[in-house]
Amino acid sequence: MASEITYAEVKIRNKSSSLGTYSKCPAAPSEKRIHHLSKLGSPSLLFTSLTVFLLLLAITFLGSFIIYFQKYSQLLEKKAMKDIIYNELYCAKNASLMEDKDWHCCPKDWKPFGSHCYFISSGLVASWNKTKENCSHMGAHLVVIHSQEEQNFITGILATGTGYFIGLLDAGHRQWQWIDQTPYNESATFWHKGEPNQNSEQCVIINHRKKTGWGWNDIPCSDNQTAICQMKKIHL
Ligand code: MMA
Ligand code: CA
Repeated sequence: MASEITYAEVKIRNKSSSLGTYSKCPAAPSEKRIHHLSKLGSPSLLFTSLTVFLLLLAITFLGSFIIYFQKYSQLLEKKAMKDIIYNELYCAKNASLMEDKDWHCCPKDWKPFGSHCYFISSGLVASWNKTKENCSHMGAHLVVIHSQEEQNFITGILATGTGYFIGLLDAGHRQWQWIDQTPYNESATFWHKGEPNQNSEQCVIINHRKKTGWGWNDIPCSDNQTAICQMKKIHL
């Protein structure tokens, strides 16, 4: 009788579950539930990681896009400014250099030399600061001279009776500094004999002296002088 009942019970279990004996049956659903939970846990972790990864990717992408956009709009702004100021450009191509595909241009009334354009702002006789501002409004800066060739070219386009401010300044204690932050090289300086001679004279002009020719002289920055502006050639 007892074995009959046991048999009947096993039969019932078999109906509800495909698993064998009664003793194993209660464990089965709980095992299944745990398995189910762990299955739920790992996809959610994967999903979170993927979301974080995509979010970081999006932030990186957005960040680089903003930086790129800012740089590009700055470039466009600079180019637009030059387009407005200089509606007539004079361009040359270096025929001897096959790899050089660019046109090198200087605005009308500016003189080309090497990689730069030079402008004598004879319309304005003013303090060093004012002439500096004037060059800056044209997308240029007061001239910076780094070689004998450049000094010779510049003096070749100047008038002997005039003084011209250059982009050299005493930053204090006779520390000479170029306006474009390039190094001041003592061996490529063209001071007149006996110059610079006064601590109170913190700005520099190029002028011509009858006996010794062209050279630099330190003068007060508030003196009114003509100036020479310089800019990099425009590449098209
Ligand atoms: C002299 C000479 C210069 C000085 C100017 C100031 C004419 O040159 O002493 O060194 O800078 O005077 O005007
Ligand atoms: Ca002087």
